[in-house]
Amino acid sequence: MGILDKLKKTFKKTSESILTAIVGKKIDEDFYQEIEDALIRADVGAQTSIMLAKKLADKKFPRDATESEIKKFLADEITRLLEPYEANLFDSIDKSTRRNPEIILVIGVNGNGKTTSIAKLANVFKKKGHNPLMIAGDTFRAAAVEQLKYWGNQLGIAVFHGKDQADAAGVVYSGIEKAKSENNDIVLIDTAGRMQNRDDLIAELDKIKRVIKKIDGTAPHKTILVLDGLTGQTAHLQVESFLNKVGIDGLIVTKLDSTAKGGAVISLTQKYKAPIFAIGVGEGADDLQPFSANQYAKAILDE
Ligand SMILES: Nc1nc2c(ncn2[C@@H]2O[C@H](COP(=O)(O)OP(=O)(O)O)[C@@H](O)[C@H]2O)c(=O)[nH]1
Ligand SMILES: [Mg+2]
Repeated sequence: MGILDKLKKTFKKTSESILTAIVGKKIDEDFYQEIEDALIRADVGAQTSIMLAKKLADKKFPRDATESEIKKFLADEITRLLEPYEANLFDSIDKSTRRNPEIILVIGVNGNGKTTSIAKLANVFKKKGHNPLMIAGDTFRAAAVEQLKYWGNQLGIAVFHGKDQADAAGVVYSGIEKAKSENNDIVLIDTAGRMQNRDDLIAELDKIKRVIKKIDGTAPHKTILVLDGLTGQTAHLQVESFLNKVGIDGLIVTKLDSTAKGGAVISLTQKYKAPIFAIGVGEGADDLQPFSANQYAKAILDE
């Protein structure tokens, strides 16, 4: 199965939901309103949905236009909206220009898929010939360290962790030192996502960033916020909070395989101008896709 077909399967619930407004429908005044509603239901975002429906109306399709013409028009428009936010993380770490090591900090609320996404990313990098190290910086729960160790074993990827309840920043510092001495060219840092209150979490992330900078003033080279695609408006609030308080370079949106709201990527990029590094399309090690504006647009419309 090609990548597009896989993505179409991933976004089946979303495309089915959007297509109820298109397939077998007469092109009359209600048509555009129904498309707008369907896009909003798919989490495309109100403003963008209204704009897309208007563009479609302005195009003045003849009454006998086919559904594939409509789908193609929308897919092209959505592609144009998303293209500025394609961020090629998988190939960006070129061996010739690589840092020593490339330091990637992964943050986000618990349950969003941070640890799983780190394992998936490390897996991609390993397959591309890199030698990644995963650092268990979520020292809040023993289970988080165990989860990363499990993935390390499964995938044959090195994991650095500290003692139980160790100071996260200390673990990160030692982990990066170890990566340097063992020639790991990419370091992926897992972090905790739940603290007694948000200030604690931000303070811990600040401290982690400070120790990273002690080793390499240009790092972290990428700070990735992991969002759960199922959480709709909550995901938006999380971007606002982390964007302002910690700073992020881009997003990974997970769990797009189990939702009819696969339009989330559109609303998030349009609102926060945040690049998409990758999308999570399942629980397995290979279920992380680079983000392609065109393929995503085609997939959510089954075009
Ligand atoms: N269906 C699906 N499940 C995912 C995806 N990414 C993560 N998960 C699941 O979400 C749950 C939480 O993930 P985890 O990595 O532990 O989140 P963390 O607390 O942010 O580290 C786990 O059960 C994962 O298997 C995804 O892309 N699709
Ligand atoms: Mg975790």
